[in-house]
Amino acid sequence: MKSQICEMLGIEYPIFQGAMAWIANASLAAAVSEAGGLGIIAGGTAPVEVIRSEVQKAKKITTKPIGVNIMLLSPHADEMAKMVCEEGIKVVTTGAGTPGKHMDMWKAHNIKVIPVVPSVAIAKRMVRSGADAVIAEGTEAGGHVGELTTMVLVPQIVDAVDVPVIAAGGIADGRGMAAALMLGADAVQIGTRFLTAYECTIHENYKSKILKAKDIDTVVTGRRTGHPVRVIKNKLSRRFNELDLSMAPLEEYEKLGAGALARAVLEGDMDNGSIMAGQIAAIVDKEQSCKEIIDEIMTQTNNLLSANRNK
Ligand code: TUI
Repeated sequence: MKSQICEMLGIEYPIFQGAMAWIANASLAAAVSEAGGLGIIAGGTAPVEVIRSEVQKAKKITTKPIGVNIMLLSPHADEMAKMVCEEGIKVVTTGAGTPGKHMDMWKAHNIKVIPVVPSVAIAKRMVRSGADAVIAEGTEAGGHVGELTTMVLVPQIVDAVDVPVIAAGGIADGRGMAAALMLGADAVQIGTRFLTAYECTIHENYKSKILKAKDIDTVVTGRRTGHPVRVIKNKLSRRFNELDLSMAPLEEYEKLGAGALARAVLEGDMDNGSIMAGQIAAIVDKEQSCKEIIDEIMTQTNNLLSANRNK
């Protein structure tokens, strides 16, 4: 299966690996790219030199294209925007904001720019400012999310813009990928399924939470802050809910959230850590290599699509 995105980026399969902050490092991204997808190193809120070093490590593991995600709420976003140019990165995805001010510099370096968007209006604005494609991310996704579901968002963005659309949120197998392609997406972005990949270096406790998760085990916290985040329910998410109910000042959310993702990812603290994951965690039930994951998803997708064609 070749899509426009595969041609544009020089990748084999139309599968992006979700850029999970603190998680999507050189080990994960290089393994996904080696397997024919697009591995993406997440900038998150890390200092630029930490991410530069991950980029350099990834380049030693694979010669295939690797992307970098710039989380625009990060205090280091501007430096990160320059770093990708210096390191010869050819595809940048962005999250949690509008990357307009970096667009000219990226274009001058032949970088393809693919923002994550949560609505039709934001998708149109990104395309007007020069986006080469957009990632339409539904609220099923883990981490910082918008309001609309993937099912509703993807076809509307496909109709509204004339660039390829990558569907994200709630996709973890060939059924989800085939459905997204039927909605008009050109490719998919998958995060949660890669959390249990052998090459994903998160704490074993985090992996075990994903493997055990059931359908209703995630919750969106912090809607009042304007930056709602989907996580696996735990003591921390209940404390966020209490802040909502008590109408606590917004600084209380910041205090509670500071360092919480790192506590889950690095220390395996499943009580006070932020266990970001998508709703589809419930169907992730095994540990595999990135190559096994991608091969399995592509086989399932191709089987479903060819069964559909033969009807
Ligand atoms: O960015 C994500 N997911 C994330 S980022 C993250 S780390 C974090 N740190 C501090 C606060 C919050 C999160 C964990 N997960 N996904 C992409 C995404 N982008 N989701 C929603 C958006 C988005 C929202 C508004 C993109 C553009 C946008 O534009 C608003 C505007 O008007 O500029």
